[in-house]
Amino acid sequence: MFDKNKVKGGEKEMNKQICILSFFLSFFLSVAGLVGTAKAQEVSTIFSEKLNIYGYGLFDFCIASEGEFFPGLPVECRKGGSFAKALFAPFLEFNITKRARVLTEIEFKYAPEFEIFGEVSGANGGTTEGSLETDTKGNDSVKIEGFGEIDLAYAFFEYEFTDILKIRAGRYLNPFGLIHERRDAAPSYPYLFRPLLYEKVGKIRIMPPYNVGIQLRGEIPYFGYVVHVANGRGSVANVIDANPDKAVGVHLFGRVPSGVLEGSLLGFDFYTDKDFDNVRHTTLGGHSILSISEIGPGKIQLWGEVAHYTKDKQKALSWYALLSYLWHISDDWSLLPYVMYDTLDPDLDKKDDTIGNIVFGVNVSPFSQLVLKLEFRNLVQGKEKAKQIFGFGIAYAF
Ligand SMILES: [Ca+2]
Ligand SMILES: [Ca+2]
Repeated sequence: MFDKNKVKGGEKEMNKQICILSFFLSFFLSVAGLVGTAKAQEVSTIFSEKLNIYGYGLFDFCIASEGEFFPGLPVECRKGGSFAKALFAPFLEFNITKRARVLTEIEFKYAPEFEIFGEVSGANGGTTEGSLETDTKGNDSVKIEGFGEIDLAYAFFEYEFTDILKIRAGRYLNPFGLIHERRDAAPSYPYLFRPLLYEKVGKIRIMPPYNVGIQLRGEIPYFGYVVHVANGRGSVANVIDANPDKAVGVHLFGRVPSGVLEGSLLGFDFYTDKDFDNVRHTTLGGHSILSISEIGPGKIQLWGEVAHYTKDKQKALSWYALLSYLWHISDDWSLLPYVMYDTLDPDLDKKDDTIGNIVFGVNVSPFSQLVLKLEFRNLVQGKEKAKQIFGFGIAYAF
């Protein structure tokens, strides 16, 4: 039968249990809340004081009047055009102390996948040689045909004794010229496609992008330098040195730190190493910027870089000159039209092999972290018919 008392007793019992449960629940919740808050504080402390995350990305479209695989240009530049360069490069900077830090940069390019060693056949069963993957990463030949890659561009430890003496050890971008070491790369230089002296053109790679080694470096307002000893080319991703020779490099510059000529600089580069086949590669370089502000509403810049490269008996010469005008339309918006001549003679002893580009471009920037780039070039190689190439890019920093 139905027992009211029992039910009442049951209700009381339940109420009591609910009370106890609620108490424990609220107790646990508040403890969890406290722990959670403490953890959140810890995480935010680490993020704000020790760990910085920043980076950049680039997306582009490129179309050519005819042909494909142009010297120094990315694979997307072709007849019919292609969207490409879904490059995303986050940096993680961990400041261990005021003087010590670790910096890593991870670059994701195209459709990232872990690299495949060995051959992969291309579309229609053909080979992909010389087409999809052209960066040997320090090897003497392309062994990797995977489309897309993940690169660890930077992974180094740095200790600062003073402004003029830092020690850096690990994997780094070779200190060379005007743009190699720029951490926010694509948004920070005017051109959409980098000049020939920074790219692998045919069998010529004037400067390998990466190295693994040790640097001494320093910077004061008027002067900066880097000297380094590293593995050099001739090894997979430069992390295993296949020969006993070590690469040696010097990067020096003097600059104007303030005034109308602020940002003007003049520098010198030297780099030498040996490859897998024990062949020496030596590059002598010069780089300069003449920057004049207060010219109307903006400033004029003249960029110039030159590299003389020797591989065994072959001598090559590459240089470019770029004239730009940076016009600040408002506090946020800016326009930067430019004109550039970019050239490479891959063999100074041979005729009719010179590559020349006349480039007209404009950067449109709605705010400093975003740059829209438009570029048109007329490319002439030897006695071949000129090709016209148009590129459009979105570069962003975060
Ligand atoms: Ca070596
Ligand atoms: Ca020549």
